[in-house]
Amino acid sequence: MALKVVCLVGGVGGAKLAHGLAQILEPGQLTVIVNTGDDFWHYGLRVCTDLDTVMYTLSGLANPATGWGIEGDTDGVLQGLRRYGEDTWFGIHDRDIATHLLRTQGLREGRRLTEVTRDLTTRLGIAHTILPMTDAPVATMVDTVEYGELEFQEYFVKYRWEPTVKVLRLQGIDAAALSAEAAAAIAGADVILFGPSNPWLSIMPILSVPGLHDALVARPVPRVAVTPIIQGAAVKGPASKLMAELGYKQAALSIVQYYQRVINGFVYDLRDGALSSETVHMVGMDTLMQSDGDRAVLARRVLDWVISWDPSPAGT
Ligand code: FO1
Repeated sequence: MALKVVCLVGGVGGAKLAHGLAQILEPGQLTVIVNTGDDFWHYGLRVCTDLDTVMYTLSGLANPATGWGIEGDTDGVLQGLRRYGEDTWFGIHDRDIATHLLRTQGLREGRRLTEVTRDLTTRLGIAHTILPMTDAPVATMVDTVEYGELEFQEYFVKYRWEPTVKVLRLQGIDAAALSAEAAAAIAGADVILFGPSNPWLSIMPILSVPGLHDALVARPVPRVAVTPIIQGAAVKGPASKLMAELGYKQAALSIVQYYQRVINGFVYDLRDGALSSETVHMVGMDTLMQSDGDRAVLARRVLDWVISWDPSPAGT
């Protein structure tokens, strides 16, 4: 029986693990559930950065230098906006805008984000399923010392995640619902993975969708997170800085603690030395993915590991 894998991701790191899984699994085996808290309206277009990063990564379109956007894309529209004196702090490029045009058109026609995403990924030839965490609009708001509350992309891109974070708020999350597609994927999962994404910015919004966390914990299967930090530092992005600002020790074990019962396994990086836990299965691997091959190797190793142990948590 072919293993069914669900992988929760957000951002560039999570997309890399999803790509590794997509390389080694058959169509129908992999469902990627993606954070939509980073999404926003930009010049009237609905921009879904994490969905697009996963979509471009799985279709081989992604800009390898940044991990987001499309390789070789051009900045004609940005130049046009600058001619009008606009502050083009968000680097939205021409071919990427085609995605936002089609998505915005679909949403305006009353189609759900899940359906619009399925249409876009199918047209890009992606054989695996990519789902938004919910069809409802949710916005991660970042309350900062320096500027007060910011929309996510203002915090992350405009201010380059330099502001000091006081608290995160998910606008619209109470009205959000778990989609039938996401609920079915979780209910049928043999393995649930949490990509090496920022737990607070990328995974917490997914776990906050009403019903999603409980649907995960109800599954008596391996629920394994891959560390986004190595030797206390984030591979990319604000994870480590944010941990300090939110009062966590900048170490992989803080992430095990943060995920608590939603995981029963954790993959840390060998560079951290040997880590252990009383509550979850632990394993050290080389989690740094610097090539497409690395992504497939890590995905293969993680799946081989989780298949090797009984899903009940260690020591209980
Ligand atoms: N990240 C940046 O640091 N600078 C940008 O100008 C930028 C533009 C951008 C455009 C489309 C897109 O899908 C992503 C983009 N990102 C940019 C990345 C994005 O802000 C983050 O990847 C996620 O929101 C959080 O991981």
